[in-house]
Amino acid sequence: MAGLVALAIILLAAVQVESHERRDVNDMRLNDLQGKIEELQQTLDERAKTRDQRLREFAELTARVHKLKESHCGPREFECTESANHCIHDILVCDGANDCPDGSDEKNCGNPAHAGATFKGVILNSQCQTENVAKNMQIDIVGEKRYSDFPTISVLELLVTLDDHQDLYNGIYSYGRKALVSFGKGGGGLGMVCYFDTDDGKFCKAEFLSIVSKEVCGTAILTSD
Ligand SMILES: [Ca+2]
Repeated sequence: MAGLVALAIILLAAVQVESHERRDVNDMRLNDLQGKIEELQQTLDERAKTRDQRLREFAELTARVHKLKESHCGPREFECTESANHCIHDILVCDGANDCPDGSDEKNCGNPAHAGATFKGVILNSQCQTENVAKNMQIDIVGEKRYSDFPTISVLELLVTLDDHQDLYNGIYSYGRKALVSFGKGGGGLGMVCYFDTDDGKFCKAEFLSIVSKEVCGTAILTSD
């Protein structure tokens, strides 16, 4: 819950900064969302401080990845499918209300990284210092929770196998970015953003990033069974 609230705060802050530029964002719904976030924040304990820091770091990492990808929209925006150059904030994707003129923000709202799903692949071009020896990767989604107050993400628990080493990681699936995100351990290590570029959810394109340098240091194509 603490991580969810922290991420919500980060995303909402981005919405507020960009609101002057994007007149089409639904202010009433965002205000309502902010109220719910403030209620949730009252339940935070000391552990939230660590999680908040990690989520802030990963927000920087995903923004860095976005700069490497071509898009008509900004780093935290969703491009409406059938409306050229129409962008909405990704916090509004798959939240149950149409925000794109064509309603495309409420289509394809399944989660390919659902509980029970498994993705496998080989890490290529790895310059990552933390797990630079690992080549074979498997991700088992062992936990999934979606909060009704913040449905634009699902909170995940990941069992990650790198060669013969296994560990549990926290992660999310972002419906707005169509991406599986794995957080690094503590203040260092390796994070991953895996983009599902097709609607069938059979594979995603992963980029690994150093939490410290925030540079992409490896890639992989992860496919489901
Ligand atoms: Ca929406």
